[in-house]
Amino acid sequence: SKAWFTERLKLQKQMETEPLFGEYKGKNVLVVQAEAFQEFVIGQSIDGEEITPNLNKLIGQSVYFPNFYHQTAQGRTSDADFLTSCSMHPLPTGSAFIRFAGNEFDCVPSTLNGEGYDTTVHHSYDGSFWNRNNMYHNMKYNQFYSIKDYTIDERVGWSLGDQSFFRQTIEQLKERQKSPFYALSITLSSHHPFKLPYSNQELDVGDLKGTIMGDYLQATRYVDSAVGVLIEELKDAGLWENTVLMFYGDHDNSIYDWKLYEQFFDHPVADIDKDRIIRKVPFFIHLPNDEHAGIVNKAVGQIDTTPTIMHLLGIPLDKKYLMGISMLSEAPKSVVFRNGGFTDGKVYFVPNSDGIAADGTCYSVDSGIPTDTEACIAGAESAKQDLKVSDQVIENNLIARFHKEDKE
Ligand code: GP9
Repeated sequence: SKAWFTERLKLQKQMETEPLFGEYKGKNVLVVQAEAFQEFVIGQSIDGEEITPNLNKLIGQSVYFPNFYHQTAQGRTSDADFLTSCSMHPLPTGSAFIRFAGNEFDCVPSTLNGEGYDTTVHHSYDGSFWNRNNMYHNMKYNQFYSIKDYTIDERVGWSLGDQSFFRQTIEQLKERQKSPFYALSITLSSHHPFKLPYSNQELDVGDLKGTIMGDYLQATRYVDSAVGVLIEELKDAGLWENTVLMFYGDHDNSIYDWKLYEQFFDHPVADIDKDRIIRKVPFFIHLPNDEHAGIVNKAVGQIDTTPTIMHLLGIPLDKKYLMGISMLSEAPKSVVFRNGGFTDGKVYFVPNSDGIAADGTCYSVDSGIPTDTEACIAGAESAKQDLKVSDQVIENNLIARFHKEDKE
């Protein structure tokens, strides 16, 4: 497995020679992980009204990745956190947060603590959910702000509404008076089954009213309004121009009724998109002064988030055991899904449910139609290998061993 990481490092190191490397050294980083927030709502309107006006506006001011995929499995929100913060694949069963919280990983907070950052994580729910108390302690966050640190002055869904959650999170960051900071804030209001209080339903969803899709659209609009609040709060606090803001969705919305999507899009959904729509979540990087804004169409995934942060902050990845590659790097990469599927932006492989590599459908991304299976064989084999390496490393706590060897 260590040999696998040596090879990966060669690709990861390419970023060190690329223009954005270290351009945001020493800046604050605020990462928003949004509950069940999918890409398909971005840029869409219903009854003539934009569903996500704030995020649509943010696209023009950010580096935006419309082909960013979630790679989560049974561990859902905790898998998204593990993928993005620790750059490892989720487990085939269960959650790494629960099963291996005592292991060593090279997650963002442990690396940034060593670079003079104050590292915090914010989520207004019970701290024991997904074993976060233990895992966050092990990831070396300086502080975990959980439900007990928030005033429930707005109730939406499972807990505090995201609008108040963001206001209070910015307050917490201000009170710490530490800079630079790295903060991860995990939203919750758009959790399944997406039922919002009547007063928070801002859209007219027409015929979708009373369906779970209608409720989902209302929930995504609510989150979008919360992002609007967050941006205002950052500006008021004088943080907007010295903070890198990232926003991504954690996993899909668990709506698999294609009739509802067809009703929403008002056209049939192609087979390739039945997999893609479920896996795509948006990824935004807002850089100070709207720098480098533009749309990057390459296929990237959650596992690439930590290397991307390190790219911007100029932190080399030597002796760090991460599986992703910076999204901002030109180094070639593909996105591997837990079921053995993958995409490199040219082909998109959906394995049969038995998960036998190369036994599945190989789509051409451009045409959206199945192509020669040959075109996916090498990628499917490599995906299988990546998942095997990740499982071995996690199940045997190998990063602890690698660190020890590196010190000898
Ligand atoms: C709860 C939240 C939900 O704290 O993170 O997790 P999920 O049910 O979406 O995995």
